[in-house]
Amino acid sequence: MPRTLTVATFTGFLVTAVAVLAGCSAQPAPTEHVEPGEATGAGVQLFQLPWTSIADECEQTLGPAGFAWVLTSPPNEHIVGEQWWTSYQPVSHRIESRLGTREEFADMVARCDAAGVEIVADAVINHMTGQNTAGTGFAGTAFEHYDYPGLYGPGDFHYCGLAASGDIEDYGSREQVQDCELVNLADLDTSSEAVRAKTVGYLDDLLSLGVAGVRVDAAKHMAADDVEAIVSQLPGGTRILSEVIRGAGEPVQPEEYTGFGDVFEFTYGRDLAQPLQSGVWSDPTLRDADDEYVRAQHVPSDRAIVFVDNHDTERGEAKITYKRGDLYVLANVLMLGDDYGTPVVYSGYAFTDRDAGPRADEDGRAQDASCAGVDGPVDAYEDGERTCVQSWTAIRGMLAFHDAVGDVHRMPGVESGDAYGFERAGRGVVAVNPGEAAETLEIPTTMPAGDYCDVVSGGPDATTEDGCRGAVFIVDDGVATLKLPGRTAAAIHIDAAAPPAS
Ligand code: LAG
Ligand code: CA
Repeated sequence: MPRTLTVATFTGFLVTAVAVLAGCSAQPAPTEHVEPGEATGAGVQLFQLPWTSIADECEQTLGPAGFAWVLTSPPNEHIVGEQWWTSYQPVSHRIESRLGTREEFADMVARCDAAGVEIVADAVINHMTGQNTAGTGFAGTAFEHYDYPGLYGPGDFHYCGLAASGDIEDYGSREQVQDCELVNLADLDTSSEAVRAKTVGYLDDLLSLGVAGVRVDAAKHMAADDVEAIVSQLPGGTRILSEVIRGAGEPVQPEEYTGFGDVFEFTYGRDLAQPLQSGVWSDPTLRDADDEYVRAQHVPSDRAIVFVDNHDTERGEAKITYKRGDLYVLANVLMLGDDYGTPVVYSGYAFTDRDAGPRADEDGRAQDASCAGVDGPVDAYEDGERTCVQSWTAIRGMLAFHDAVGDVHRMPGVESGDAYGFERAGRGVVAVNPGEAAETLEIPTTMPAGDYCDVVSGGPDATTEDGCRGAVFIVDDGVATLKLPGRTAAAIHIDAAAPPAS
């Protein structure tokens, strides 16, 4: 059925328009409305890390540090190849991939759960493979571009017929974005009940193995009504994290996907990086008359998943990645110190070739990797070396800060030179200095007067019986004084007072 949509810039209109259009395709309205998951703590995306290694990470580092959840790479059978992105070309719904077997996946979920860490799996449900020739998947399943025996056949795909290539060529067209092919990937007809049922079956299978929820890969490329029709069939409380890359002026906007779950807010990382590079803080312009933050073009805080970078942006638009070690720490400190959204720290591996996959054995399985002993960024990584961001002292320290401050508001910021800092109402103070020159910030705070241990340099256990492991900062007379050498950050919180001098 042809769908036409006149240009509209008003999101409310678009939501209505989509509902009307979906109604035209005679899909029953979803009866049960999925409640977005409870607000959770910070997560970490462990890109292309095998299940056995994630289980070890949960026990050794993530649980103790207070990470609430892990976002994994896709667990489904995929095409064979060395590139990381083979993971995004599903061949079947079997949980058997270069990252591990079904048994290993289930064991990871159980071990992480026992360590207090939930698993969110990356679910590739918009499309299947993009190869024009027939092949055999990682677990041995034979397939063709539009034929996946026992799962999907030629009748289960959109063939948009809008451009000769069949690909999405115009992101200004809702119909192209959702019904045409994303880089030649066979686009599932997610309006079809048969396709939806198979997808629900796959997601239910993941849930039966204990996952807390899923990242919906390429959600923007599926009508929000189609995604809702699928996820509304899952048990209540299932976490849904929709990936909808915000593009200015595009018809499909993240706000359409907030009714049934959380959404990755791509604008956040873009806004965060900008002043770190320029040293120009635009804080005052972000506040309204009531002194509340105005985050233009951000989804509501309780629906937002925020990140400094992810596996796509570190290979694309992101300017501050592990390749800029010091600034990367500062960006993560700001994100974990902020009061907006649910943060997810990113941890991958070093690369020069954007396609390069994780280090692998001869049979194509990704190799186990340990982050033991890694406490910060290194100056020069070897290709394939894991960045281990979750183990960095500053990151673990900021996880403690994030837990200690809870959901109290971020107060107006203070600048000095390139440096910038702010209070989290009565519970903590955080500051960054992206410039070369040392700066001293005097930040108003209602924290009790006293000495506090810096958790950025001292980590989560910054306070010891004898003093602080890292820097010490003073709060006196309603002001926290933070002296910051160039390219450093600092954070103090209410639960990390320095011990009384003996
Ligand atoms: C995503 N979110 O919407 C993933 O986060 C992103 O990593 C995926 O792209 C994309 N959508 C599809 O799931 C990745 C790579 C692409 C790769 C694609 C399929 O960034 O480069 O395309 O996965 O594996 C590759 C080639 C293309 C080719 C295509 C089909 O780069 O040139 O047309 O495969 O063979
Ligand atoms: Ca689609």
